[in-house]
Amino acid sequence: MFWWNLYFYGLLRKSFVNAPDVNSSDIQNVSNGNDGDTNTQTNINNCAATVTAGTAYFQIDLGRMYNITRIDLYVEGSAYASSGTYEISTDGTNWATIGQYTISNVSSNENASTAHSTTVSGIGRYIRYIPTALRNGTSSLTGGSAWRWRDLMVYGTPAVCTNDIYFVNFQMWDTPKAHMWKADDTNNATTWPGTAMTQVSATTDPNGFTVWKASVENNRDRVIFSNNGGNQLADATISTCHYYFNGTWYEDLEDIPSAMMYSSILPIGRHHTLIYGMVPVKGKIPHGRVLP
Ligand SMILES: [Ca+2]
Repeated sequence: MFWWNLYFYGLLRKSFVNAPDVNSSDIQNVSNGNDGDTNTQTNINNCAATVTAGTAYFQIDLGRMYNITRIDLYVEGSAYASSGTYEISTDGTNWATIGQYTISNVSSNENASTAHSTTVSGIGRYIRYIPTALRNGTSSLTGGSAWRWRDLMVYGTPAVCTNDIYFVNFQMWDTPKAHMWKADDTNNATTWPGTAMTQVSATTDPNGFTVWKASVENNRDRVIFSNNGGNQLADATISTCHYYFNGTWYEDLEDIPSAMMYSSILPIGRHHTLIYGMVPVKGKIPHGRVLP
């Protein structure tokens, strides 16, 4: 895929700090914390106990699924988190720890150009940086101090897909299956109703519909999605590593139109379920920042 090795500079970011015990006026320049520039920094001043307890966090939305391999933290000056945890999520709700760091020789003048690099491993779209100890302005690790960092640089590659197809289950079928065949080879087909699809755990489209996938074998190039041979969609030409939604293949989940744009064309009839009116509406989610 042509985009695998692109540099993801210049994309919009969506990041925020969650620090409920810190006054909003003490949370400064959040977007500086993931802008790829070690000369700009985020300040969280007058941190309360929850920051050092590990409940506050800085969250980044990377915009799509990535294999994350490394996180480099650049702290600032005399007040920073001397230890912290990194978490990953595919959906922004369910989280898993992928790495931790500790700066062992805490300094009152930490070099802001030094990368504190952590090797991590995980697949997801969202990253959280959770401080677990703060170094205050003198020598100890306490709360009531400042949490500052110059940049949190996340490294990875788009989650690998080679021959999978994805199906956005906007019909909310119980058992999506993919019947696949090769248009110019009548002997090359799955047996109806085709391959059972597996749900991509904790991943949904912008409207909250579940996402399912199946592997394309033997160079098959056509597909019919069905509910285990029951309700079925029209023949479609396969586009691997894309998401099939309502007759169209999308490269990214976030490109799928929101409910307000397609609700009028959802099937309504005795063989279908009327779902208009119960579909959550979400906006298009801006990209985060990933370095190659
Ligand atoms: Ca920065």
